[in-house]
Amino acid sequence: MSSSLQVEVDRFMDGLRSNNPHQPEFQQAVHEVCESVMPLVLDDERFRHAKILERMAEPDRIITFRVCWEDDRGDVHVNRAFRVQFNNSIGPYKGGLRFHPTVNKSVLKFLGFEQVFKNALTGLPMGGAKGGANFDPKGKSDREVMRFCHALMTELHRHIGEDTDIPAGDIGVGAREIGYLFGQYKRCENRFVGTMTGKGLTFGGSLVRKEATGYGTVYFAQHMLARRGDGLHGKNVVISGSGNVAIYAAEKAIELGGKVIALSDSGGFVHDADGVNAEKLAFVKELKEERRGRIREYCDRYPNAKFHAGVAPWGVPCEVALPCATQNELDADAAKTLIGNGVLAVSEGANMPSTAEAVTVFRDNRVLFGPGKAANAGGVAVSGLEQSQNSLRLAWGREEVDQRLQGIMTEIHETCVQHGQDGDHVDYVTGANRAGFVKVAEAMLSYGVM
Ligand code: NDP
Ligand code: 2IT
Repeated sequence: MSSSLQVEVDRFMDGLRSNNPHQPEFQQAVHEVCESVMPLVLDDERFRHAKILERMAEPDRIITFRVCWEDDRGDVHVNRAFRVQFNNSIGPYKGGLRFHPTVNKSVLKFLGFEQVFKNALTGLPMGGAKGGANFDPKGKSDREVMRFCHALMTELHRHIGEDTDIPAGDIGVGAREIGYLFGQYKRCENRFVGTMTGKGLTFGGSLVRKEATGYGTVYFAQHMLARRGDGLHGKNVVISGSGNVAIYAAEKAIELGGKVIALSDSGGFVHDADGVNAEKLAFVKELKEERRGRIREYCDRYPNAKFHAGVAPWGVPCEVALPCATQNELDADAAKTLIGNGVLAVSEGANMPSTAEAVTVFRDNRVLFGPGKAANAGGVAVSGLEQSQNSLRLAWGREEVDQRLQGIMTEIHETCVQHGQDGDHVDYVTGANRAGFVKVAEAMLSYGVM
């Protein structure tokens, strides 16, 4: 980066840090975008005069509220919930809800900020938002989760709407939670409209939404490899996480001929050198989606596999790595290990799973690196398709939704190439950040100063 560019990035980031102290995840997400788009900002007096970047880095509003609920013993609990409505320049606010003890303002602001760019990349009319609570669903009974979801929606419903803000799932929020949340929304509003996505198939959900993020992440990896005349067939694939995104990333990777040799959760990872096949994956689905068990139980069922407690799976040699668990789960040392072991492609199913230093290592070494805001956009894209179906009062077939998902992932990849190409090389980080920025910035300029 030229020194004048670096001066501008530093100046912008100094301001952002002093305005948002103690928010390391948010600062990290903004810094990456700032580096990518500063040349565009310096090149265009309209962006500079309108303070577009400053405006983009400030959420429209953050709603914070108390969620009070009773556990099965009658003890009362108090949690804190948020909805960060980041930017609705190109469509109503859209983004998931996360239930995890680590949820705080910094985490939800980074997620909401990234969502703005991701949603723009899908080509669908969706603004960016994120929400959630510092509630830990682990170890809670179904009825406790139900009471929590109902209590949360009793407040949230007044801030959302089918043309205002449409929440969905994320970590700790899956089919069960969406059912409880949507049920309470419908009751509070006395209206049945598509204000949430990821709904069950009997009440307005879309086919392929459950699979969409993981499938999309693998489609993105496939496109990156295809540009180099390569493919997934015969490649060893290491996946972190074993939740919604990881499971369906594994399913698609296996279907396309990849050999999935590792999966993880917060307790550690399983290494199955024989590969996870369809039958083993069915076991993982039942373990995680039904029984809410731990990934180490895989080794009780398949004793050839080895469990490694308390560590991430990045030391397992592979050609394709799919981080699908959480932010900053892959650091610079892990990136160097992956490269040392011959990794070709990294496609981020999770949001910001690679630390800033790890991203630098991948980019410097010209690894095919698909950043989350491009590679995991398939989930929110099919959420957008769920909204379309709800508005039309129609339900599309599986094939139709998957075809549209594939089309959108192809377009996102193409857009990243257009905006990130430098000679033969494509920097997907630059491509994704610039393409998302230009679309949202142009819309913001149209509205004047606000
Ligand atoms: P799930 O709750 O279904 O699964 C999360 C998985 O990640 C679990 O295996 C969990 O392990 C693991 N995990 C979570 N936090 C940590 C942690 N701090 N350390 C280690 N492992 C952890 O969530 P999703 O699969 O939906 O989400 C995974 C990622 O994908 C998130 O980054 C999310 O933002 C992103 N994403 C999700 C989309 C969606 O449609 N669901 C769309 C786009 C991105 P454990 O059970 O032990 O906690
Ligand atoms: O990070 C994400 O894109 C999601 N959790 C999905 C959001 C959505 O609205 O489907």
